[in-house]
Amino acid sequence: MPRRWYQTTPIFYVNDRPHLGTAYTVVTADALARWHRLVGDEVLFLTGTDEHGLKIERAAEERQLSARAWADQTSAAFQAAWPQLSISNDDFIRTTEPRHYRAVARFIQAIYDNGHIYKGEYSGWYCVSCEAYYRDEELVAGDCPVHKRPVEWLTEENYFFALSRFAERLATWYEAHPGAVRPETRRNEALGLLRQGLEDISITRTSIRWGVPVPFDAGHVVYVWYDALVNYLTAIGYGEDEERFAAWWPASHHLIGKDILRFHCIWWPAMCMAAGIDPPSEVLVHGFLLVGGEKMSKSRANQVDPLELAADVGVEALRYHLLRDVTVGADGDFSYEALVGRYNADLANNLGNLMSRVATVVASKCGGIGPAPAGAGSGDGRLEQVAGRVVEAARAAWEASSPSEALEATWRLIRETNAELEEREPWRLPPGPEVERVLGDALEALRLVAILVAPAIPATATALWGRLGLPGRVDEPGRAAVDGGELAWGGYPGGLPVEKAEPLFPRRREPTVAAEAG
Ligand code: ME8
Repeated sequence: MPRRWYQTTPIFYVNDRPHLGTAYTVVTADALARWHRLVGDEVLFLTGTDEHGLKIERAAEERQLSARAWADQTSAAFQAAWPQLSISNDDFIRTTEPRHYRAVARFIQAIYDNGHIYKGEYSGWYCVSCEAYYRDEELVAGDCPVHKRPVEWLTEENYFFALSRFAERLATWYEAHPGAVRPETRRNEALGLLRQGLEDISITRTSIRWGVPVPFDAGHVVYVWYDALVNYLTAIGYGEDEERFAAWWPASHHLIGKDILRFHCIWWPAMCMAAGIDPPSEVLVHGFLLVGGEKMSKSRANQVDPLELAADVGVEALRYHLLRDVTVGADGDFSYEALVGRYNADLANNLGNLMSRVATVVASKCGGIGPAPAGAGSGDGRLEQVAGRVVEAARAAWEASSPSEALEATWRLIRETNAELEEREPWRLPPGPEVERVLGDALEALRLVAILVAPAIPATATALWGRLGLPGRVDEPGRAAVDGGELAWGGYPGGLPVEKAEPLFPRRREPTVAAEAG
């Protein structure tokens, strides 16, 4: 039985357009989804847009548009953006779709029927940007702690979810599931929130109309966060297609930013328990991408447009930089100089040069036909040994959802292969068995590299595969499977035409787009 891997991203608010911060989340989720396809897992990769709530209603009003028209426009911008960053999502969910309205109504009704929703009155400081209430002590100089903008005092009669009842069950559940929130630092943060104690949360609104109607009280709409989280269930047929739902839940791997940890690590598992389903398998929490030390966001007007950046440096370079230079879990600082530095060092110099060099020598010494590697265990074995260690480390890192480590490991093989060529200097040797052995090993290393980089830089992997003359798709499902996969040394068959072509990554000199520092 193949493993099932249900990869999700947060669904993005449509008050904003895709920016580099949101692109970072989606690219990371995409790389993880691609890795899992590559090892032969059955993958479902979901992203989408979160379209209800006061923030959207107001953004639409400012533009004299209906909330629906505004949501349509902005959701379309997200749907158009992701293919341009080679995102391989299988589904795109909008919370305004009928399938989602049906799922939310069923889900909330189940919780109501189980006795975990009651009616009451709520007052508090509300941040419209977060769509969340804050307690006095959480405010920073009277402002929202995330957006550093004024909050509003709101009072509403509404329904409450009895979150406080779930504190103990959540604690027990987290104890039994150490991998449920990763990395460890974020797990500790979630446990810290739990220790601070849980308050019941208000989950319906009468003050706004732009939301999913509450099935048991027509005057109310569901609070946007309570509706949004359910998207993860909607997409797999919750309440409608039991077989599909049972296949994918709880095989869910939610990738989120650290700003929405409370919702995903406290509210969401409790909501699932209240509705009588399992909590999600894993929440993987990443940090922020900062510009000049500040979170990138519309409210701060320090956004970098990922599509402009991709048009400038190339999608592959952008994806590589985001995945290689930001460690999942920690914050990362975006700078154009660092991106170009990484491009030149890793893509142009190391990987691009290796491919060009090998193709050039295969052309001049072997008539353009790649020789086979020395064969598992039969060569002098140096590159073979390096490759063995690298494959193991990269596999472990991908399995641990750590693209930066996986790429770091992969580049060790690239550097060692370059070093080997420099030492042996096949271009100085006469055609013959020695040249063939050196080139065969280099081609084999490149074959492994092509597979290992496929989740991160899919177009580059495809280009390498093609230049090596290898048949089929580099990202064939199962190509990196533990059993029967092709990550063992010696898979390059030899006798294939090796293509000598333009450099994969021409060196870049001048930065031409500067990140606007907030
Ligand atoms: O919170 N660095 O949507 P949202 C890294 N609709 N990631 C960033 C980022 C940055 N500077 N800025 C945004 C919502 N993100 C809700 C989610 S889910 C059921 C509902 C990413 O549009 C990060 O993943 O504000 C963050 O969690 C997400 O965008 C929030 O996007």
